[in-house]
Amino acid sequence: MATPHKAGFVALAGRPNVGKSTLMNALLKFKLSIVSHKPQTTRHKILGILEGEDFQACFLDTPGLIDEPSDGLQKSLRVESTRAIRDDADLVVYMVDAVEANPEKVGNTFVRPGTPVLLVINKCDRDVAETKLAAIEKSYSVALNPEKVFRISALKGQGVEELKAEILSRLPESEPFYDKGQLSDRWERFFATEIVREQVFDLYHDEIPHAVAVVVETFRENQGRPDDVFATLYVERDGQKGIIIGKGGKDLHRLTERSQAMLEAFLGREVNLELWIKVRKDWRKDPRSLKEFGYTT
Ligand SMILES: Nc1nc2c(ncn2[C@@H]2O[C@H](COP(=O)(O)OP(=O)(O)OP(=O)(O)O)[C@@H](O)[C@H]2O)c(=O)[nH]1
Ligand SMILES: [Mg+2]
Repeated sequence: MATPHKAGFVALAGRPNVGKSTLMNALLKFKLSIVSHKPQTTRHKILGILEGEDFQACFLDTPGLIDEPSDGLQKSLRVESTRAIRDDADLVVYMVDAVEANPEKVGNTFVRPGTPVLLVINKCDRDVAETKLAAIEKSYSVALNPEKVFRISALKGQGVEELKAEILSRLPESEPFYDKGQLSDRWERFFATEIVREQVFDLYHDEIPHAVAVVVETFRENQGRPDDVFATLYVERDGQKGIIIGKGGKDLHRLTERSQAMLEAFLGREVNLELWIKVRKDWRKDPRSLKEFGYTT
């Protein structure tokens, strides 16, 4: 008899910057989710599908959990995360940063009682005392009652295959949720905005990356010449616009060049990317703008 098909939703959860997106990409062996060294990079729940003949693991990368959201955007991130963790997940992979975690402040994990949890201590490639790892493991085990604990490095791939095997073994019996061969439920337009945002996180500092929203206005496939992708970057103030553009436009030029190269690598075809900068005052606090820019409100 054929083995029954297994499928389920696996939420990758945890505080900002612990390596959730890095782990999703490592599990998929494909760079789907953007990554940066600054916290609050991911702003949406992002589905990444890993499948085989008889299984379909639907990973949900989530925005990092913040204790006290301070504006509409942060509230939106929290809604996205908690929905994935509480409502969608058959299994939660709860990630903790081996270096940054404070074992005395676990905070609200939003895991629904009854949902199985795998506790993952990430960044174990870094130099961390065994006593610290043990303390993290202890306090998070009290809070989450995990089925198993893993010590991994998502960045170096250490322990990722073992974790993947454990996740797959725990998928419930189910028909596939998505067509076989599908990698995500979002389209090229969405990933184009993310790729530009990733470059913004990489090239600019302080508040700038957090104050930028990207909206793709045009995504046109052309016969015989590069696709046209025209996007607007919204910032919150005039000063930020000046910083993004830079002296004589050189910083915007560099941003456009780099984003275009990354987008071309992602799409596997040539692109003509144009970026415009507009000011939408305090958009992160404005429900209408948040909605217009594609954030959950
Ligand atoms: N040393 C080390 N760094 C890592 C590891 N995993 C992720 N990082 C780094 O940690 C930073 C944050 O990684 P992300 O994957 O963006 O983290 P995230 O949890 O998705 O962050 P948010 O989307 O902001 O919540 C990046 O600079 C990664 O390169 C790891 O295993 N070891
Ligand atoms: Mg992320």
